[in-house]
Amino acid sequence: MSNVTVVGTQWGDEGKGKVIDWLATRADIAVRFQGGNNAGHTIAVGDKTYKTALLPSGVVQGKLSIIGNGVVVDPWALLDEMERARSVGLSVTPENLVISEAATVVLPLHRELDLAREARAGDKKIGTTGRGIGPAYEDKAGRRAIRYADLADPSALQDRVERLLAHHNPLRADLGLPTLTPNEVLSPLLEIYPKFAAHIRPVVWRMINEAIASGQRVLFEGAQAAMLDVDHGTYPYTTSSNTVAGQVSAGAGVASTTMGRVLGIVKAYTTRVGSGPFPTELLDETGERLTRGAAGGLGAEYGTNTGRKRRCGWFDAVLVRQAVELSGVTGMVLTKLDVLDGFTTLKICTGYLLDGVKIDYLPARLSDALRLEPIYEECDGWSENTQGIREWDKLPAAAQRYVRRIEKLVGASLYLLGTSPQRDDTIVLR
Ligand code: 2SA
Ligand code: MG
Repeated sequence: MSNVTVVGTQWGDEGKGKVIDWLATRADIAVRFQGGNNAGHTIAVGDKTYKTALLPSGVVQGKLSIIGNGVVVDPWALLDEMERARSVGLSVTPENLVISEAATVVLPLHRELDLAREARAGDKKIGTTGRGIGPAYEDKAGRRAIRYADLADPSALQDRVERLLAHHNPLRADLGLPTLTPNEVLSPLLEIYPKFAAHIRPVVWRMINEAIASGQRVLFEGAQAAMLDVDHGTYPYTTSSNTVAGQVSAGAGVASTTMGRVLGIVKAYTTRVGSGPFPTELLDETGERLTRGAAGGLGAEYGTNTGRKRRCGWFDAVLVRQAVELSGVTGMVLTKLDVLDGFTTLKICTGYLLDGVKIDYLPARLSDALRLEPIYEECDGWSENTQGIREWDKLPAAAQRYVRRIEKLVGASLYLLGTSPQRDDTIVLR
């Protein structure tokens, strides 16, 4: 296996965690290159489940795990996750968990700002994860963020914090949040710094490049998904980072030619948490049935870390095709097929009507994206239980036809098919 990049192709929660975990067993290094603890992977291994948000899944496999410069890292969330990992017996050391010194620090003031803005926005809220991700990326782009490198130099840090507060205090006052003194920001940070200081390293990008040059295999783990990308997603109902595969290069500091095979994770239907356009959303009993999931509740659509209920709808081939094109997806991993067991008929969206005119892309203008009418084709469903099937030939013929139709419509061929949350319930096609 060469390097592999994993990205979501819809609005997240496609089951990246399971695939990443499966691939991590075959990689030497796992790297995160964007996002923060707004990601959430549930990994089921045997009868245990393990949840990650910030740590690369390589941690579960005891592989070298790297948090790249493109990630925004809440140090308290980081410590909490390191502790949880240790409490289930995983080893987390400065040798196997490395944080780029150029990564951005997420502070409590980011989370407070995120939550206060959402509360003020009322029904116009974005539906963020409330983890301060947007405000942290804003400060990064505004060149006033604190980076992990800054923590080692308290006097320079004092300066950085003053600059930061010159921006934040007026915003806080406006939202009814108490203003902060530099010391209120600095002292809790400096207090916990020693607990993760040994994990922070310089020139992490070179470390990755040298590993690649010596033949090690790297797994680049994307978080969120193409339709949440700040450039290509359903803006402004997006996250604040680039989530397409090209971000590997900027967010880890490697040539784009090293990202290797790009696997797009695709759920066999569509879900979204938070607000924003969702052309194939089902607000009826069918949608409820998808939310409840397969028999036994295995596909239940509730967020990993925030517990939020997901909106559900039919498979949208238009947006997945767009994601395949944007990330240069070379192979598709289709997940949660078993959730569709027992439907008589399934629908696939193959285009949209915008004011009566047929289009084959998700438009950038919000008001357009909100009033699209999906054009559907119907497929036969299957009554058999596909959960846990590990061979393609054992799948019902109608399920095979559904998968083949998706491949054709989105323009990517199937690489893996997941038939349950268990790591080993995976059909490998090539
Ligand atoms: P944010 O917090 O600023 O990134 O939120 C902005 C939008 O991005 C969406 N978003 C997500 N959607 C699905 N899953 C996400 N991650 C976790 C997961 C979250 C969870 O994979 O399970 O546990 O619920 C994720 N992260 C961000 C968010 O809903 C907003 O629409
Ligand atoms: Mg998820």
